[in-house]
Amino acid sequence: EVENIYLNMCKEVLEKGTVKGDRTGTGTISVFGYQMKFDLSKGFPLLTTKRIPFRLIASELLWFIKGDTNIRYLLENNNNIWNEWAFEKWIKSGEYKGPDMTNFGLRSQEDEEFKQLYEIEMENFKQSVLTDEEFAKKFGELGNVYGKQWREWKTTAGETIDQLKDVIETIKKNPSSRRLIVSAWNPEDVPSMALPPCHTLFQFNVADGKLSCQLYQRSGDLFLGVPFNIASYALLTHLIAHECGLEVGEFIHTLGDAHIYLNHVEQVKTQLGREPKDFPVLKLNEEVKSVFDFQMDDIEIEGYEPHPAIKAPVAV
Ligand code: DHF
Ligand code: TMP
Repeated sequence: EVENIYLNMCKEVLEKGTVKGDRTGTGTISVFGYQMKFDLSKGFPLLTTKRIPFRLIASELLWFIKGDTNIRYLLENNNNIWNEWAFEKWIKSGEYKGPDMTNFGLRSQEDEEFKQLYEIEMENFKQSVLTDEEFAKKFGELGNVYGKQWREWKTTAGETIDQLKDVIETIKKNPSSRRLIVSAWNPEDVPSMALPPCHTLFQFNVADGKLSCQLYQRSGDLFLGVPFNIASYALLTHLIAHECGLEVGEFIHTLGDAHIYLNHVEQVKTQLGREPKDFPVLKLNEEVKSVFDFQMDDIEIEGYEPHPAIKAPVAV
């Protein structure tokens, strides 16, 4: 089973990793440097040893492709995966007047009473972003994150570069190019981002009529983020191959700091005890030609019959 590539990585990190403190105060077991290769012609790499909400992955990717960096679009699509990082900017702003939310991520895991307060504040925050345009502009914004760098990288000359559009054009015109790169890592912008990009840089390669993609991810939360990242880049590769009239080749996932949070270890062990099933198949609406025109309804997954979801707290 192809999924063993992922499960083996988790096993190796648990067995050979180093215990390492981290920014969030949670603690991790970590290995530096790991590579997985997924043959995309063998099915769509959406993990089956726990249920992964594909809808959230697709709407996040369409949000990047739009060049959007405001969580409003995600909320409109019932996608809550970026809320904590926008919320953090909100509570640190001078305009937030509610109860003290310092260190809300860790505190809501330890203190039931605080958790209730936090959930109320988060709900208010979401409602404000959804209903109040001015508020959303100011506090729904994550900064110059992925969408901005992919579509509107600012140059010193005051112009912008559409890296995604350019790379697609080059794949069509000059498929043998070895310069098919999109970088989200913009050193000048890193300080202003809610979270410096984890998926930092990706490169395409065309050979034998097949499009492959390699991602360099500087930091990978193996239990929560990485399963999303695998499916997201697999989907992006499919969308671009679709537009360029190519078959899909491999998705190569290269990780820098590959870690399991200490409060995810039990969940990972549960997952490792499960038997992988067949990967599902991705169906794209044939009518849509351009990567930039895809909507949620144009993207579907077929034959996905995973094991049940496994819950885990996200480290903020
Ligand atoms: N921070 C950390 N510490 N880990 C991350 O994986 C992460 N990912 C981010 C932003 N910051 C992060 C963006 N991507 C979830 C998955 C991906 C993601 C953020 C969150 C997540 O919580 N997934 C849950 C289900 C969430 C839901 O159903 O709403 C899961 O069980 O997969
Ligand atoms: P860091 O900025 O201190 O590395 O923390 C970012 C955390 O988020 C880290 O655990 C990796 C995780 N992450 C992913 O694994 N995938 C993602 O797509 C994102 C945005 C974050």
